Amino acid sequence: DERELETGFDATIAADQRIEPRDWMPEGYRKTLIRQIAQHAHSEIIGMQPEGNWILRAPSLRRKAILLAKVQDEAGHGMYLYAAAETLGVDREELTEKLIDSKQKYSSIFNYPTLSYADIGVIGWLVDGAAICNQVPLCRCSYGPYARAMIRICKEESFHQRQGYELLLAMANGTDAQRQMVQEATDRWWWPSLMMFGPPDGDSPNSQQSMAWNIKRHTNDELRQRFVDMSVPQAEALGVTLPDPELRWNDERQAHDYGEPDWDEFKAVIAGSGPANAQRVAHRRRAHEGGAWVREAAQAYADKQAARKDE
Ligand code: FAQ
Repeated sequence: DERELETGFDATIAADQRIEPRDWMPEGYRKTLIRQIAQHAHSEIIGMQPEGNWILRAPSLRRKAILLAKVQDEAGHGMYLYAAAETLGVDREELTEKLIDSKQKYSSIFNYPTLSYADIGVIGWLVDGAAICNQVPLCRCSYGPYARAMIRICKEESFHQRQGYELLLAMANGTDAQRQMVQEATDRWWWPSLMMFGPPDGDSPNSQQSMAWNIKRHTNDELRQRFVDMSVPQAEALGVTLPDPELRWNDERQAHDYGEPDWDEFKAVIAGSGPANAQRVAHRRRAHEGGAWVREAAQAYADKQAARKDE
């Protein structure tokens, strides 16, 4: 009966083992995973847009090839993640509809515009850097299909992070104007990158339960701190200043103190009024509607093949 199943589930979690699609799971666990994995998948897909904006304007063939490969990887990550969500009993079509109807979220970070090529470097450095920091612990998430998808995604994310950093190093060793572009892009992306980790722990309604279920392994603030500590020496090596006057090493805590992100801005962006929300969702809707004929043709073909088999 239900109680026995629940005891089994609790024991699996307590032993830090994996839950697989065929295992019984509480409705809340399923719902939380669908919410988080769908949001994550949508982020990868919407996240193609800010960088896609620069594919046609990449400064060299080499930079264009790298950027194309990265954006394609993001599409791939979205696909693995939708597939992981499907193991929980939802379908991709339904999730896409929710995204384009703005009924499901995607990461706040992708609602900011990319204004110069230095943004491509800074997205790799800070946005992929934050993504890795948040996602490496998800490789140990209790839900098998999500954890396994994360392993491959993290490997690709770490390549993405390095390509961004390498691009910035090239610019940092370039002209004064290029160094200024790197600084200006860092100034714009630093605070939104800190917001990727979610609200402060005290305002994070899902953290406690997600930690108890071994979905999340660290709180939002723990990961944000780790990211700040990781980024400071990287900024020094690049010769850029992080735009936070309160940022300083705290010897007692053996960590950096840092300023408070603007949480009103964060709330506005996740509520849909960030600088690029409307544009991002409209673009995704156009692409989805524009691809309807492909889905219809594929379905018609599959139906025809199935009918032939029946003959
Ligand atoms: N943006 O209670 P919590 C990438 C929502 S990386 C928007 O703390 P939770 C790679 C949250 O959903 C980016 N919404 O929530 C890439 C919840 O709303 P709900 C994607 C946010 O889930 C790089 C509410 O606020 N990564 O794509 C954000 O325990 C470059 C309350 O928050 C992932 O999704 C936010 N920043 O913790 C691609 C990682 N933060 O649903 C292209 C997996 C919070 O209750 C280019 N996700 N919210 O209405 C997670 O680790 C977690 O879901 C958190 C949030 C940590 C994001």
